[in-house]
Amino acid sequence: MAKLWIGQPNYSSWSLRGWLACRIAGIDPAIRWVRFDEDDWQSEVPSNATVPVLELNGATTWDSAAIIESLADAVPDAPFWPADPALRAHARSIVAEMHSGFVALRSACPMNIRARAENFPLTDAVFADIARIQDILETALENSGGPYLYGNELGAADAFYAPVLYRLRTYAPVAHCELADYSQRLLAHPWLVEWEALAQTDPAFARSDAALAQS
Ligand SMILES: N[C@@H](CCC(=O)N[C@@H](CS)C(=O)NCC(=O)O)C(=O)O
Repeated sequence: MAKLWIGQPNYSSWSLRGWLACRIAGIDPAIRWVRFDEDDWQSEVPSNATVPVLELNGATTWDSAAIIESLADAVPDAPFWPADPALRAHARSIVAEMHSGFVALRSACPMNIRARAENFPLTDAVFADIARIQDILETALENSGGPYLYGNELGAADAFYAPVLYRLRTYAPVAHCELADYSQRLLAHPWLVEWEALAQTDPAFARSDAALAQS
């Protein structure tokens, strides 16, 4: 029995990671959508005030990186990590780097899947984050041979960087173009198409969409 608490699909990048992790594990949890524009949404979420949260076989996990570990324990054959030790070390490192880093990009460019911000002003710190992201993704694809970051199947690193591709598409289209092959492939995956369709109909925070459109 699995249950997943996640937030609004247009905005909640960590929720997308948790939801993709369930897909990679082949688990179809009952979904409890929370809405960030409702005052009491945190009271509905077990263990913590953030989403995603996964309840699986009676255990609660409340962080996207930890959710991957809980799912990998529950479904050992799930392709979260490549088998090759060098690729595995690289994959774990870039997932951890995303989880703890890229603060400039994350704060300046919140995920907003359906928005397009032409000429959005980006600081040097954001450009530095973007350059680092391009470098680690290109290295992963070169070393594995693709088509996904570490081979034939979508894994933990793809789940962690999918929201980053959405951010680049919205705020930094030139940088996004440089990752175009991988981005088109990943964002055209049926799971991402499904998520993006949900994002397109997510009604909340319409005012922040409008503000972005004017930037
Ligand atoms: N480290 C957490 C971060 C989770 C997180 O910040 N989630 C956001 C939604 S994308 C949230 O719940 N924000 C609500 C809040 O901070 O009040 C993870 O990896 O899951």
